[in-house]
Amino acid sequence: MSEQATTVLLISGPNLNLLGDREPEIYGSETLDVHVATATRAAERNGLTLNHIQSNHEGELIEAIQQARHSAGSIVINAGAFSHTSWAIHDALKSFDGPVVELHLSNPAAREEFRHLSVIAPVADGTVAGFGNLGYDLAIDAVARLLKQK
Ligand code: CA2
Repeated sequence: MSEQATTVLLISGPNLNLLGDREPEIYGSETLDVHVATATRAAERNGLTLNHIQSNHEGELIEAIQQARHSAGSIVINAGAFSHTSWAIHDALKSFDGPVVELHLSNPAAREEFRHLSVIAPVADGTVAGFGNLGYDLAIDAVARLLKQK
């Protein structure tokens, strides 16, 4: 596989930079750095390289997805609250050719009504939700399996 094909882009959306600081009962006590380290190890275990971007800005997330068309073979995305609202992120992901896994620390289906709809779920291969830090392992393993199936 080419360098692009073996690169996984992990995208973290708004407020995920605050993890570890508040609401540990919902999101756990790990910081985003801990989750990225877990994802990095999972990628290496699967012979993949992980790149990570976190942004609180919708446009920056869209630009990262657009650039991934030339630099990554798969995407794991926790778009935070944009998961429930951003048709622009939906459109950007739709233009990406490789596997896309949607990731959430919590289980949005078991929370407030407004979190029940994900507008990016229809353009993802699947969703990993509710497993906290373990989800980063599972999501990377899922993209690795999808890449092997291609
Ligand atoms: O469960 C998830 O991973 C979410 O994507 C997290 C988002 C939330 O809006 C989604 O519905 C589900 C929230 C990101 C983190 O927000 C924090 C806010 C304050 C302190 C720590 C984290």
